Order: sequence, then C-alpha cells, then structure tokens
Amino acid sequence: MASEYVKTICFECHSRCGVILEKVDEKLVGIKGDKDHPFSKGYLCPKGKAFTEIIYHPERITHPLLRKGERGQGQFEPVSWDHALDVICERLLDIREKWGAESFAVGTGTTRGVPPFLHRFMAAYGSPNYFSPAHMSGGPVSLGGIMSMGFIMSPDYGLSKCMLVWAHNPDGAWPGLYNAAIRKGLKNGAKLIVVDPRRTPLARKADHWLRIRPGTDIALVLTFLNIIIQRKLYDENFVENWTVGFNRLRDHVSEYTPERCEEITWIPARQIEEAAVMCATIKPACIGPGMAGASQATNAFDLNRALVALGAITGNLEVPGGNPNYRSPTGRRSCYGTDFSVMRNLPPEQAEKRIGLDRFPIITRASGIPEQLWKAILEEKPYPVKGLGLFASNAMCSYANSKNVKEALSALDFLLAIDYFHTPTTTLADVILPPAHWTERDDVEDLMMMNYVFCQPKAVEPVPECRDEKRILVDLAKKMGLEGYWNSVEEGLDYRLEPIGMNFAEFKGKGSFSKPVVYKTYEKMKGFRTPSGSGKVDLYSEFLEKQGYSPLPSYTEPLQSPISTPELYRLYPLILTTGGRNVVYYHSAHRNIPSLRKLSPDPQLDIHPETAAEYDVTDGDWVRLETTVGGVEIKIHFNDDIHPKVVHAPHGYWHGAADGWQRLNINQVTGNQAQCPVTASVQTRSMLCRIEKI
Ligand SMILES: Nc1nc2c(c(=O)[nH]1)N[C@H]1C(S)=C(S)[C@@H](COP(=O)(O)OP(=O)(O)OC[C@H]3O[C@@H](n4cnc5c(=O)[nH]c(N)nc54)[C@H](O)[C@@H]3O)O[C@H]1N2
Ligand SMILES: Nc1nc2c(c(=O)[nH]1)N[C@H]1C(S)=C(S)[C@@H](COP(=O)(O)OP(=O)(O)OC[C@H]3O[C@@H](n4cnc5c(=O)[nH]c(N)nc54)[C@H](O)[C@@H]3O)O[C@H]1N2
Ligand code: SF4
Ligand SMILES: [Mo]
Repeated sequence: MASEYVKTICFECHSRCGVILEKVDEKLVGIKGDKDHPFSKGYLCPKGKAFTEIIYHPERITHPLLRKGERGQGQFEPVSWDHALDVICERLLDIREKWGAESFAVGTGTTRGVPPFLHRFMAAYGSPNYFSPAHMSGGPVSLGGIMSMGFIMSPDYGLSKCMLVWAHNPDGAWPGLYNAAIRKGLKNGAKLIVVDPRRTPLARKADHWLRIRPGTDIALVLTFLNIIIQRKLYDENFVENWTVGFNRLRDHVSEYTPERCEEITWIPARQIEEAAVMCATIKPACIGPGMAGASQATNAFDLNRALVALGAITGNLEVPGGNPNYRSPTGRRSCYGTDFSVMRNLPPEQAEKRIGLDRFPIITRASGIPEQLWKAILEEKPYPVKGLGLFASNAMCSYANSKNVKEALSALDFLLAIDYFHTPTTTLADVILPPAHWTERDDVEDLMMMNYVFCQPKAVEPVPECRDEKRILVDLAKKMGLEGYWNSVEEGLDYRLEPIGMNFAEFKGKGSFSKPVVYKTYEKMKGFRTPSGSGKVDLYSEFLEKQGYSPLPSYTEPLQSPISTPELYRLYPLILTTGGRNVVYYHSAHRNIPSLRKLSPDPQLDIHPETAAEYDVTDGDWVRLETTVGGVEIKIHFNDDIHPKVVHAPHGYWHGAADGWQRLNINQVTGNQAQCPVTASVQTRSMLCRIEKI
C-alpha cells in the first residue's frame, strides 16, 4: 500500500507542534515536523518521534476494565463498552439520588481537548465539582494577569529587544511553542535575562543569569521595581494614565534595595541592578513567566501580580515585542472559555456548592483545588464526596503529598480512571476506560495558542477498542438521559468553532485560523478590563483589599527556609526544588517507552559536587532524600552550576520499580498543607531536605 499523509497537531505535550503523520493501511508509521506551522516550524522532540511506540505499545489498555477483588490490588477483568458504561451510569445516578449530584466530582490532568465536553457534562449532571492542577500550573499566571490587568501575561519573544525569562524553561518545557520565537529574538539582537536556580540551556545564552534562591522571586521583582522607580526609568506617561496606586507601590517597594535583595535571593547586588536597568531601558521588553516555575509556591499569586506591575511601569504591556493581549479567535468557546464553565451553567445555588469556594473564592470559580477535594473526601465536609472520575490524571504521582492523595482516593466509593496505561492511580479504580490517542481523535487546539486556533484531525481509527473521551461523554449523557448535551462529538466541535464561522468539517480543510493581534486594546475599548472596574492596571488593588487580600504584592519567606525555620534548617540543610521539565518526558508519562526511557532512565538529583562530598557521595550514587513529609530514593547527578545549598529533583518517576510511587515519586516528599491564599498553590519548589547515602 502507498503511504498517506495527515497534517495535524501533536499532543505528547503542551507545545502542540504541527506534525505530518504518515500512515500505511490505517496504521501510523512515521512523523515529521510541519515546517509551515507558525510556532513549531518543523520542530519535533523525542516524545513526538516516539509516537508509534505509544500507540502500539503492548501495555496499552485496549478494553474497558472492571475491578475484581479488593480495591487497590490491581486486579481487573475486561468487559464490553456497553457493560462498562452501564456500570458507570448506574453508579453516577445512584450517587446523585442518595447524596446529591455534588457528591460526584471529576478531575483532569494537564489540559487536552476534553474540558469543554466535561464541563458541559457536569452541568447536565448537576455537579459543580471539577478539579485540575491549575493551582500548580497556569492558574497563578492567569489570575495574576486577570486580576491586575484583565488578561494573561504572554510574551512576544520574536519582536522583543529584551526577553526576561522568569522561572521558565522553554528548552525542556515548551520547545515547540516558544523556542523558534526566542531564537528569532536572539537573532534580532535581543538581550536575555533568565531568573532560575538552575543554569538552563537558555541561561547559558543569557546576558544575565540570575541564580535565585528558590522561593524568593517576589523580593527580586520588588527590587527591580524599586530600582526602576528610584532611577526614574519607568514609563511616566503609561504610569500616569493607565495605572492605579503607583505611589503606594513606590513606597511599598522602597525598602527593597539591591543589597537587601542580595541577602534574600543570594544574587549579587550589582547583577540585580544591571538586570533591572537593562529590562527598563531596552524597549520593547517582554516577560515570560514559567507556568510551573512561577506557580508552585505559597505566594504564587503575588509573584505573578508583581511581574504584571513590572511589565506595566516599563510600558511593555500590549505592545509588539512586549506582552500583548492575545485573544483566542474562539473567544468564549475556547478550551476554558466561559461558555462551557460548569459554574456558569448550573443554577447559582448548585454552583455555590463547589468544594473549596469558601476558602479560595477566586481560583475555585475557575477550577476546583485537589487538596480541598482530598480534605472533603476524608472529612466528609462540607458534604460527603462518594465518586470521582479522573480523565488523563495520574493524581497519585502528580499532586503534592502522595500519601494524602492515596488516602483520599482509597476512601471513595467509586473511582473511574481513563488512561492509556496502568498507573498507580488506575490501580485504585473501580472502572478503567481506554481513551483514543491524539492521532485517533478529532479535536480543536486553542489553549495558549496566542491569536490562533489549530485543527487536530484524527489520522486513523482508534486501536480497537479505544474510544475518544468526548464520545464516551456523549454516550454516557445519552444513557443517563441528561438533557442539553450534544448528540455527537462533531456537534460539540462545531459549537466550539461557531465564533470563527466554520464547522469542524470546513475547519479540517483549513488546518488553522488566526486573527490579527490588536495592540493597545485598552485605548480602543473601555480601558483595561480588571475586576475592580478601574479601567487601568491595578498596581494597588482595591478589589483584592475588599476581599481581605493584600492590595499590593508582598514578599514572604518560603514556609520552610534557612530564614523562616532556622531550627529545621539545621536538620534539613539543603533547599529542594522539584519538577524542572525534561524534554524526554511529560510529567509521569512515557517512562514505559523504550526509546525515551533510554535517554533518561533514573530520577537524578542535581547537586553541587562540593555538597555531595560533604555527604561522602559521588556522581551516580543512590541516596535517600528526606523532607519533613517523607523520603524517596534518587541518583546523585553532579552539577557545578547549582548553588551548593540548593538541589533539584525531577517529578514523575514511578514506573518500572516495585512500589515506584513510594520509592521514586518525588511527591512523597512534598507537602500540601500550606497554600497560597488566593491561588491555593502548594510549595513544591522550595522545601528543606537532607540526603543520606544508601
Ligand atoms: N513535585 C511536582 N509535582 C508536580 C509538578 C512539579 O513541577 N513538581 N508539576 C505539576 C503540574 S504543573 C501539572 S500540570 C501536573 C500534571 O499532572 P498530570 O496531568 O496528572 O500528569 P501526568 O503524569 O502526565 O498524568 C497524565 C496521565 O494521563 C495519561 N494520558 C496521556 N494522554 C492522555 C489522553 O489523551 N487521555 C487520557 N485519558 N489519558 C492520557 C498519561 O498516560 C498519564 O498517566 O503535575 C504537577 N505535579
Ligand atoms: N517535556 C515536558 N514539557 C512540559 C511538561 C512536562 O512534564 N514535560 N509539562 C507542561 C506543563 S503542565 C507545565 S505547567 C509547563 C511548565 O513550564 P515551565 O514553568 O516553563 O517549566 P519548568 O521546567 O517546570 O520550570 C521552569 C524553571 O523554573 C525553575 N525554578 C524552580 N524553582 C524556582 C524558583 O523558586 N524560582 C525561579 N525563578 N525558578 C525556579 C526550574 O529550575 C525550571 O528551569 O511545562 C509544560 N511542558
Ligand atoms: S515538543 Fe514534542 S511532544 Fe511536545 S508537541 Fe512538540 S513534538 Fe509533540
Ligand atoms: Mo502544568
């Protein structure tokens, strides 16, 4: 048979590169980067290259499975789709009747195409309880932007003259989305500042690599603001006309001198000063905040607000080469568009039952917080939660304090899990369903795609008997007699695309759609669309103040640190940050893919050789790493660039070791008690730890 080619979008990770798939006889055999894709421009990483190993993997789950024997023993039997859906339907209707719809929750891992379908399903079923990792991920960046200026910080590297890459690692985390633009910026002579405890590949190219003590970022931003204000390097016109509370911000940051900042952040004062001056005097400058790097701290919200203040006073908001206000062409019907939000589609009294809303009213309106869900399950407060459906979520390894996650999942009456493969999470399930791979389903990609929306048409029929998750929801809604749900996946995708005036079949012919970026929208519309209604960038937020939060972004020491807990520091003398991305893997996935595993077989602890010597361990030794929460085993990896007091451990390792989720999974050592007051973020990027030779 001759080869056929299908142009689509890869989803082995969030970069969503354009790819061209080759198939022979309904079987995929090859992949190439799509040179015409506006962001990835032909790039393909090892995960993308390994796609057929994933689809045709002998361990892929290909039948619906029903638990046999005790929960947690991992014994399942294959059943028909009809039977599996009947069981789910019966359990969901039973929970709703006995306990109320809110007693069934759903959770997703990182976002694929399912949120619009899942939100609408939950609205039709009647439960507001939708959970995701937003609080460790895009949530703080989104809310920091929306609360201060009405849109989300997104850098325009390609046209920039100064790129400030803050807690962000595009080489490992976003190679297909940002790297081509960053390369273009560098080629145009743009300056580069990287704020990261690790010397990332980009930090090597930087004019300034600011090797920050983990968890102290806000102090650095406040110092930048102070230097820029003291030296009158700010954009007076923008500050005067388009900001609220500049004088209060000026007074608030005045104590943050470079010398004081050096004490806090461990970055030399002179370098702080030079970098601050650079990002204020070279125009246009853009800020690229890391989605995880700037989000996993108990003050994540304030860090992202402070970054907005920096963009604002330097006059770089909504300008080419700065941080434009990109709008998805699908608008309210984009992936997390308000049109689908279960909170907006349920009657208010039902929506108000969302767990966590009392404690975290701002972020919880957008997404439920897993730690609040675990608490509700275990305490049966404010009401019992009996059932949970997990779509593409390996909760046991991805959320902080895995032991706590296990307790919560084990306390449920009913757990549904949908995953390509068995994981520590599916082991606890009552029903497991096999989803179609991204090459086997039709979808629309518009999350974080700037002013673009891309078509992701399916290339082949799913491996028997895997099914598109969107179709699973359509079928379940039908079986349960839920009103107001779509009758087919296509109907749902057509609905999503209505704002661009095409249906899915037409869009498939086009491949993508974009709208020109509009700059300075605030001049054309009614100013900045902040919740305070000021129409300006709220450097000082009365809206937040009224809700009992700090109106200005403030620095607080990490919960555990040499300064906040000196006693503990004597027992745990190293600072641990976790989860810096590895291009080879997506979170806890891909460890069972031979070509990928070969590239990065073991979890490695980045540590300075001098520090390792103090513990009498050397490169390649296995050690036990302990925090106040728990311990894991990890392999020493010498890193001359990391601060001798700082170590870094990757997340996501569990596969291939007996009890791997306990022995190797870094979330055994991360805590989840303290949370950012606004975004509920947990402190997975600055803890105290110690190591011991095994
Ligand atoms: N310590 C620490 N923990 C972290 C982080 C960190 O930096 N440090 N990062 C956090 C962040 S930012 C996030 S977003 C979370 C991510 O958390 P998760 O999204 O839960 O992470 P994954 O391990 O990728 O789990 C996804 C699962 O979905 C499966 N899967 C892949 N594609 C599909 C699909 O299309 N459909 C279905 N049904 N299943 C699929 C995979 O096999 C995998 O088992 O992790 C968080 N955890
Ligand atoms: N290959 C791959 N790509 C991914 C993912 C994946 O699992 N694998 N996950 C995707 C997801 S869901 C997300 S949210 C994004 C995350 O995207 P990013 O946030 O850009 O990437 P990370 O590597 O998680 O973190 C960025 C950097 O933060 C640094 N860092 C750690 N602690 C601190 C600190 O206290 N201060 C500062 N300034 N920096 C710190 C780390 O050393 C790291 O280099 O990546 C996405 N892309
Ligand atoms: S970076 Fe790799 S895995 Fe991610 S979308 Fe691009 S090719 Fe796919
Ligand atoms: Mo994330």
